[in-house]
Amino acid sequence: MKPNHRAVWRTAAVSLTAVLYFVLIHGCTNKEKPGDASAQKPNIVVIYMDDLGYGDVGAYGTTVLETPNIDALASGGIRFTDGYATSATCTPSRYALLTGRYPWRNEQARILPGTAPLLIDTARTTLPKMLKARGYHTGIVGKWHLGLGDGNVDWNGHISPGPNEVGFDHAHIMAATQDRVPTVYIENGYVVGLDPDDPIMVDYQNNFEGEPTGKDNPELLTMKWHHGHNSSIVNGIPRIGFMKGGESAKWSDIDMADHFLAKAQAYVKEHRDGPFFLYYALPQPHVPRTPHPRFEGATGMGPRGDVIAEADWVIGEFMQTLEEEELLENTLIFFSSDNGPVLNDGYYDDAVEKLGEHTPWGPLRGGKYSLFEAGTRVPFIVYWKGKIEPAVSDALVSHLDIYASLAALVGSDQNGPDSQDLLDVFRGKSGQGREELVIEATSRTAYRKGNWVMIPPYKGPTVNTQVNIELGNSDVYQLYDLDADIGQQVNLADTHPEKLKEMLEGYKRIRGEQGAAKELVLE
Ligand code: NG6
Ligand code: CA
Repeated sequence: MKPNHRAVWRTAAVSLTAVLYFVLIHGCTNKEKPGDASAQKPNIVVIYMDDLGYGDVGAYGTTVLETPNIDALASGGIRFTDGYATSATCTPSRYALLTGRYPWRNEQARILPGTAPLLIDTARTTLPKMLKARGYHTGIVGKWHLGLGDGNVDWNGHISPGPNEVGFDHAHIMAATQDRVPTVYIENGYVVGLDPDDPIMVDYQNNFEGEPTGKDNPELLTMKWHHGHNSSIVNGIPRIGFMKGGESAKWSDIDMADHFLAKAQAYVKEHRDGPFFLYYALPQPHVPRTPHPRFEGATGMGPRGDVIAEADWVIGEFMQTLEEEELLENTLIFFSSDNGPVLNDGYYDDAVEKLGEHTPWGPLRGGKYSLFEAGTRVPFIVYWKGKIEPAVSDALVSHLDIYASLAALVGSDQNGPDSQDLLDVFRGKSGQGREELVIEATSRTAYRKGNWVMIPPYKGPTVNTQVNIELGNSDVYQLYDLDADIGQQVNLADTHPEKLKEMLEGYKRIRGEQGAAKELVLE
């Protein structure tokens, strides 16, 4: 043993001398050295899904759907069990992600029509602006849904303000959702592929004369609407809102996943010398679910399952591009979803009929639109090859915190008002997440502190019968111990008055007496 020991130490001493010598000769060029600015500025990618549920991913427990590429991120990174979107719908969640500000602080932060003005005040600091100020090139590819222009957009001219005015150097987006007009891609303020002789007109109130609609022309439909979604027809699919013209610019729904993937890959390649920030907002599995034919039938679960399989493939391709460009070790990746799952969100697409054993909400109660856990608790993964030790974390984290944590990473003193620096938690160096969090669902709010959740009384239906989701409304206070009861089955408000009082106080402290009073007093 002894000679061996000596040999090992001799080798170590020689190596150490070599390293010291190298550092002396080459100075501080080593990228790993603390204090070296380049070590603090990895590329950053946020992969953001649309309506992907807590239970829709293999890494979060489904054995029915296969998501090998998302699972690889989870098993190679930190998988958060208690990661939250700020809202149970899209616009407010995206607003909070980009501003680090609770969406309920902005009354307009609700699901927006395709003609809504830009929701983010251009004077406000944002995540992309903060990174831009630290030398990043910033890009968005995919779903925007945060409003465009000033409320009176000419879709045939320069559409502004938009992503470019809130911090993105490059933007290749859809304006709102796949089910809302205008059904065109917009790049840096201009509709892509527009023929000036066939101008686009969009209206959310009135149809354009002579244009068919889902309501009046069922014979033209390839996908039938269940509720809403009965206005203009594009590619056989009835949408929300009316649109005329722009024929050459209309997107192909079945090619959308490939289209955004190609744009995201091109962005990475173009900015490979970095640092870059890419917000890659995938449209899956939001309605209308339109998998490319090569994914049709991939899961036996109908289009909802198939577009999740498609999205997983897309993510695998995207990761491969990072690898081929030799960027994986220098790219910090967040993966999450804007809100929880929904099956029937307005089209007949077999999501309910072909669900089988799959539970998109996992062990949680509720879904999209709900104040119960499945509305906002979502898959949440942080991956950085070689820099983050794989682990599962039950720290409480929110999309809100990405802003402050990245500011800390890149050495910025900018911050979103409700964002917390959880950089060490995201890198797996600490298990201490947030202490408390307000969650939101269609303008109602609830409060989580520690393992407890308090939902104040709300009027209104307990179930949205169109989508068949429990909303969390009740005429009494609800208090749940998530440690013992993750499915929120046992309301402890009556038996734990002290806890309820403590929760109410914490809630009011964040929400303000006035904001809280809106819900706390039942008329
Ligand atoms: C709802 C739509 C739903 C979906 C949602 C937005 C109807 C009846 N329902 O109003 O289909 O588009 O808005 O989803 O129109 S989100 O993920 O962008 O928030
Ligand atoms: Ca969504």
